[in-house]
Amino acid sequence: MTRLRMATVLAGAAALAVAAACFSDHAPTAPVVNADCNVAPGATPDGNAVVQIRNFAFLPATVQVKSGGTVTWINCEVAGTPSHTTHNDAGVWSSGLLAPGQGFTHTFAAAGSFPYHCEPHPFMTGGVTVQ
Ligand SMILES: [Cu+2]
Repeated sequence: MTRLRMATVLAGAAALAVAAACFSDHAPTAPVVNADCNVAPGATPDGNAVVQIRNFAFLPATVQVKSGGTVTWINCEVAGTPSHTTHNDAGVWSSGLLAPGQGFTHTFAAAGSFPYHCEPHPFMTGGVTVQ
């Protein structure tokens, strides 16, 4: 599921890169690394959430999802920025290093409060609340 999601995300980024090439007048100043970086981060109507990683911070820092919902973290830093991780403080999940453009999805089966941080940059912290 995570692997499938990542493949979808990467395919979307590739499609976007092609689209951007066709409309170079509107090209962003920084290269778009992932299509999910173009949408507003946060909770989605279906009870899931998207967290973007930008400028060495999680945006938004806290999200709320339904029990059984997912949170997808996307590294939206520009190419060349050091990789980040999303790592639960209690070890419930750990993404491994995410280069710019890469994402990671975790499914939250039960209610609770889940603080997390970036392993290479411990000052980067966030939280997921599951209802
Ligand atoms: Cu980091």
